[in-house]
Amino acid sequence: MSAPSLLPLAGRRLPALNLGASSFPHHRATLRLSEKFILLLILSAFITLCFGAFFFLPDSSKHKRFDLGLEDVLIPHVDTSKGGKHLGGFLIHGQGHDEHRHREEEERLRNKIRADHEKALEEAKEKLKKSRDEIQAEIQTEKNKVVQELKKKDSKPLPLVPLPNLIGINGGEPADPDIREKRNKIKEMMKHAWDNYRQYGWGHNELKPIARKGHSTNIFGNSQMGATIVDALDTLYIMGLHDEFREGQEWIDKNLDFSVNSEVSVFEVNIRFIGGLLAAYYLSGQEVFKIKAVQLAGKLLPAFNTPTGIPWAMVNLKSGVGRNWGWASAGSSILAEFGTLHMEFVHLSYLTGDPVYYNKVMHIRKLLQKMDRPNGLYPNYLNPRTGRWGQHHTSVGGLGDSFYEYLLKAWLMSDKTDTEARKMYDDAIEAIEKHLIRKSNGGLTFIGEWKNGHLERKMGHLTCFAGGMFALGADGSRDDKAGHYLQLGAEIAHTCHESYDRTTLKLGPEAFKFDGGVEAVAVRQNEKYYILRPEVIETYWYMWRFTHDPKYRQWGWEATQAIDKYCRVSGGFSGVKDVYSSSPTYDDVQQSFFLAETLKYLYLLFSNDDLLPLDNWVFNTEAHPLPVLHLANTTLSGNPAYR
Ligand code: DMJ
Repeated sequence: MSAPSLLPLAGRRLPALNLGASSFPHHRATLRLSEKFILLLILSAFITLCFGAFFFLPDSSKHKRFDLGLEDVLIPHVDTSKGGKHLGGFLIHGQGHDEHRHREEEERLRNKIRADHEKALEEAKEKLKKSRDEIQAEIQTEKNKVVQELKKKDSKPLPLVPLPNLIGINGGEPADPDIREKRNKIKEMMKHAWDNYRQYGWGHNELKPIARKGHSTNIFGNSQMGATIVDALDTLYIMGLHDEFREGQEWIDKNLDFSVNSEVSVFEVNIRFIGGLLAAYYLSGQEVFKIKAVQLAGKLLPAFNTPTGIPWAMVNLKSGVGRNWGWASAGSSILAEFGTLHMEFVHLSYLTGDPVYYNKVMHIRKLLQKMDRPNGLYPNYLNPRTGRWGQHHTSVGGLGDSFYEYLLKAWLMSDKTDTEARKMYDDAIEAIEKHLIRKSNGGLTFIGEWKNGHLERKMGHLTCFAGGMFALGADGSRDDKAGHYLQLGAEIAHTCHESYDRTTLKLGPEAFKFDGGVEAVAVRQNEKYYILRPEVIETYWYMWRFTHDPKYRQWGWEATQAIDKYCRVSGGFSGVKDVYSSSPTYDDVQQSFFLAETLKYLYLLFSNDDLLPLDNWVFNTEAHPLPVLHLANTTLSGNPAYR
């Protein structure tokens, strides 16, 4: 036993002693003495035990050393030129000579153990002479040393990797003065959102624009991780808001710390933080973003320690303990959560040269490929312990959405070499079209939800992203159905525009129905809110890029004006509780995705196509652009060692 291992013992017991001392002051000295005595007694008993063990236990090393497989590391190498035979790091000599050497070696070890124990005993005696404060100070010093060591390990330099082709990270200024003016208006809205967050919510995850203070939700855990800063960085960058970008960078450099006892959503942290940091790194080339992304990714890895390798929904960043949402069917993980890691994790392997991230997401893919799918559809729930589906609910909106998106984007970001992902996407979309997509009586195409063998004729705001996805996946589709998918994208965009247009505020509700004479309208009160979501505008932007039909800019401008009119308050932007009410009430939350996605897609809609061209960039589900990796195969990392 070495002296430092005594310290925690002393540290743990002293407070108990103090409690006794304050209640019964006259017993203080007596308790201290008996405490020391007990400690010394334990120590000497332990030393006696060690001696006994050394002399009387059989020499297991003779039998076991060769089984360890680590002998080259554990046993010092001996020079074989001196007449011995080297066998796995162990030296075999003639019998008599060997016995003599063996006795000498035992004697040497015995002496060493004796000396070590005497030293430990002396150190322990010394420790016990010290005051409580001195002992605590020593404990603190030891702790600091360990933290420093861990930090050193964390800041190991990452390998140099060739940066992919970073085309179109600036500019995109439209020639048309009207479009330019609209673009400037959107930039001004970004500045308003950022400045208020800067003033009232700095370092918090989000902003309460009416209460003018920080805000957070359980997806970010209980610590201030500056979600809005990380989420907004790349939008600031492409808008040319460089001072703001630098402020954000400085905060991240000095304050963003992941060694916190906080339970976060693996999915949200991945799409907002890792995606945001990686995009900021690629755009600006600032190493700090890459380093932070890699540190954070390391903290998410324990979430994959489940019997199946399907990650938990939540993980504690400090302890690594994971669990699932209490509301999820039968303890399941969520398809849109564990299925939305691929893009970021492949980039992490590319940038670090460490295949661990890639292997995690490919393992998920392989497992999904092996599973039966009811009607070819992927249910939203999968139990990470049993590897079985939970309830047979399928959705292209909440709980399912970005899983499909990432199949397509895995293919695109691999420079279209990951054909396995493309096939999974094509198969899934065919099943979705067959079972979930319908036309309403009024001729609106909608995507419903499958619930236990029944189609619910309701579409979520979240589902509206699918219009853009169909358009993005049109090129390269099976049986050359590009025209069909572009048309499908246009129909979804139209339906989602109707869901905005049929409200009082011209902002879309959270969910809308196509049932009982109702078309694209929310029926339930708790589905009438708009929380600054981006999906409809995202679809307008993709449709604009692929068709240049001016109606998409027109629709985007309608949404911009409605947001500015009804969601803008002096302290930022807020969601509204009822889009059908002419006097809306605010929810008092400025979501981080408003800066990451909604304003970015609007800005791109009024920019030229050479800003972040889609041949070179793939946007993650939080609108963070990641470059296409022009590699022959996604398994290859940027590190030449893995080529
Ligand atoms: C964003 O965080 C992402 O787009 C995610 O995929 C789902 N929706 C929110 C915004 O609505």
